Amino acid sequence: MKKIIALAGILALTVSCKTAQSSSGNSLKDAYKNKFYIGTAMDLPQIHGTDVKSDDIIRKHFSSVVAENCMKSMFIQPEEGKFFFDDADKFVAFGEKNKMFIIGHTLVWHSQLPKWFFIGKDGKEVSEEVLKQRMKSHISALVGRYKGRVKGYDVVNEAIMEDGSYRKSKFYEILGEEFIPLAFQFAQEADPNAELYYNDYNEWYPEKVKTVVKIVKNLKSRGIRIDGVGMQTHVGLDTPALQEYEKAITDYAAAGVKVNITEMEISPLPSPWGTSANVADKVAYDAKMNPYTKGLPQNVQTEWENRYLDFFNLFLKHQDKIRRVTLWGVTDNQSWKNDFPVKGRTDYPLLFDRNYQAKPVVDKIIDLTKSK
Ligand code: 9MR
Repeated sequence: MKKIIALAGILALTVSCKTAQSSSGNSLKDAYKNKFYIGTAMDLPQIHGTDVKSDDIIRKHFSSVVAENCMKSMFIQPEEGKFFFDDADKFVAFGEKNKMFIIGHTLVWHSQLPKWFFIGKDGKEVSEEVLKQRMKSHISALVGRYKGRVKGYDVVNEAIMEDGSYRKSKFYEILGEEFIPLAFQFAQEADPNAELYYNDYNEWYPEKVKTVVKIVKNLKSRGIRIDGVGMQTHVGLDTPALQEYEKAITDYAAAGVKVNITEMEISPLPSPWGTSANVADKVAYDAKMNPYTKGLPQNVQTEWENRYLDFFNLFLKHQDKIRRVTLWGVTDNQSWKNDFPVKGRTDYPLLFDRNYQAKPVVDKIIDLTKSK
């Protein structure tokens, strides 16, 4: 009986390891070990270990993890002073157990924010002082709890618009541009050794690049640490143009920070407007916008693969400037893109398919490192 159980165990282990493998058996994280971290976002099923097959893939292929949702303010501090760290604790424990570079996402963001944040005890909008205090206590509680364990934070997320102006969020309305330096300062105080990043989407739009560079220089000139810019890379087959994207990488590096490629996935589906990742920008379902429910045609598949390879070639070209490349999820079926910008589509943006198999592009991405 014992033998049968042991055999079944070995068999289960073999099957589960096979699932995680690329066809060559090589792993992304080993191939990119001397280049930059290769990361993925983890959501609750992976954090709680209920999505075992994804966890196998994460352990095999990724050297860095970021919390897709569980560290956002609405989950961490749903009511003022009432913190919920259970999911974040498990996320950090997973990263530590597997010796990964752990990223916290995100400290100050206008979205997924609890309602109480801007409302005072009198029911009116809070004053500058109260908002500063709330930002400080939120950041200190979260960053302080994982001091020395979470290695980097997206301190401020999505504060700049494509035309280079500041998003008119409540943070901005109440505190003006100063809310950004304040957030970095509070994070630095809570963990002086954690890397601190500014993170945004469409961060290759020239006017947006200029403002972000200005923010970086401003922080540095005031002695407030900023270590990197996170370029969310929610992209499609045609946009952005690679030259424009590359220019952003070199501009950020020239401003004296590392570049993190964050939230990467390439959607082969038609997009109504390009590459916005603003969750408020949704459009109604239309079958014409969901053309590949039964799988990708070969020509689209090839185009999609080549696009991934173009991006990774670029990352390798600029490996001295890049700290990390993080995919926004593991398998296609868990990707937020199935519901964005159109709800209920079948999308194919990630490196692992709906059967938890590495797509052929994984080996090709691995092979790129042989010549660079
Ligand atoms: O992938 C996240 C999805 O599960 C959430 O429903 C969504 C809610 O806003 O946030 C997604 O992640 C976002 C990230 O935190 C910031 N950049 C844009 C991402 C996609 O919306």
